[in-house]
Amino acid sequence: MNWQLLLTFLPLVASTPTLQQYLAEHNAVSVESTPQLLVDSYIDQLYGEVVNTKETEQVKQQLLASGIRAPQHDILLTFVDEVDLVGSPWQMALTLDKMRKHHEKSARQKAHQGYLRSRLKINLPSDDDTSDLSGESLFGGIVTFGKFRTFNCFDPAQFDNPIDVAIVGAPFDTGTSYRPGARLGPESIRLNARRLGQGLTPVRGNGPHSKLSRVDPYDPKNHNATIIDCGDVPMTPFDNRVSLNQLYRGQRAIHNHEVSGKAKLISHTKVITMGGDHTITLMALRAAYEKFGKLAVLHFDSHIDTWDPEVLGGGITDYMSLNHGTFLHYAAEKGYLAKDHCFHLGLRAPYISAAYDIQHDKDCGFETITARDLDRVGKQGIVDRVKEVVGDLPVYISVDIDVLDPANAPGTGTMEIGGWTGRELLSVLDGLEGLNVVGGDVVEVSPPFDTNSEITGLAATAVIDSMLGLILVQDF
Ligand SMILES: *[C@@H]1O[C@H](CO)[C@@H](O)[C@H](O)[C@H]1NC(C)=O
Ligand SMILES: [Mn+2]
Repeated sequence: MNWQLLLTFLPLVASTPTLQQYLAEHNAVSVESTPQLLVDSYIDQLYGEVVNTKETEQVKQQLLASGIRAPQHDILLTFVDEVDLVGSPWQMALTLDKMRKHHEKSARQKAHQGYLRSRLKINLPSDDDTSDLSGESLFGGIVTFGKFRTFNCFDPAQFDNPIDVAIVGAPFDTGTSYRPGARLGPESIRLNARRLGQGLTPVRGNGPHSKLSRVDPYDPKNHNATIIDCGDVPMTPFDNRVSLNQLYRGQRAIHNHEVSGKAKLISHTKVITMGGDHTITLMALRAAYEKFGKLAVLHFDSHIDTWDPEVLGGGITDYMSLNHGTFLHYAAEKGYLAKDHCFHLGLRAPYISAAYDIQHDKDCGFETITARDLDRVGKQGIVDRVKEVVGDLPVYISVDIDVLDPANAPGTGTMEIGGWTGRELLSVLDGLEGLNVVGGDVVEVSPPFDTNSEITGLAATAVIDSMLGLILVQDF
């Protein structure tokens, strides 16, 4: 083997177009720069963040100094062992690439051993030190929505304990016509809100000029409002009449709380309710109506829910008349709604008795924006129309999670194809910035039908987060 010959030949080979091409195609670095680049990039790629401390930086420097940087002649020696000098530049290129891979592997092994050595240097706190155990944990701890404070909001002795915004569960699903399970909704929504708070707040608002982009509901210093998770209203599963009355009294109790006075525009407690099937909204509307007057209801749903009990459910007993498809009929009948200032948004489900249902719906005071209107007039078209009609009336937002496409929310009672995506719903909701939102709910989350990644619960969490933003932004 002629060493001198090889040393003169190698740069020649490396500079032929064929070799450069081959190396480029195989995403390799050029021969001259190989050893340095390999060593640096592998350590940084594999352990960049981990080694980026003073101590481990030293270990890294030691590694680099002692052997991990393979000298040029190592490559040549391997080359000498393996290559047939008579071979074409193409064959030599293949061999060089083989060597490169071998070298990368050993560099990786050395780096890993160095990393393992550096890990041994961990300094644990003393056994009685608990200073890092007092903070909240992302996936542990007692679960409230967004880690908001909780107390018994239904206890009259606590009424002077201020609440500006309350979040409360309504675990009820015996008004449902198809798949049940929404009584477990509040639990799922809270679980999916664990990753909110402690500095975590979603990007909100439609663009940089939105005031919503400055709101963080989970930072009290950001908005000065007192937000409380009131837990769930205890609702009996054995008699809907008692159960819904319990919810009404629970909502009333929350509305009886003082406000903190620190959030300028919140002069009455506002309640966001986690259902429960959609029947629960009637009680939330009743309690909100008593405090704020007639409500412009923005009803996000694939179904109209203004069905005349003659058409849906009513019959042998009056008891059957009130259910999750008729509650808006009763809300209209009771006078809770600001007639002709209410909207369905995202509608697409079949009517039961089409001509009659549509006329009856108008009589109840609703205008309809269908799911596909989003394609026709866009988010802005929808938002503009709603704002034009609603003006500064008190607005109550009720979101049936089945407004979303089943792909986005399969964990619900009555799925309908062709719904909005999560992003579209949030864009429309955030587009309502500036309206006088006095309350809201998200309903029909049925965890037993959700996927095991809980996307429906997560979607409902995002809706509540958005409602919090809409309520708080009024003060900005
Ligand atoms: C919160 O209170 C502080 C101190 O009074 C005030 O400067 C700030 O404007 C308030 N923030 C809002 C959103 O009302
Ligand atoms: Mn509904």
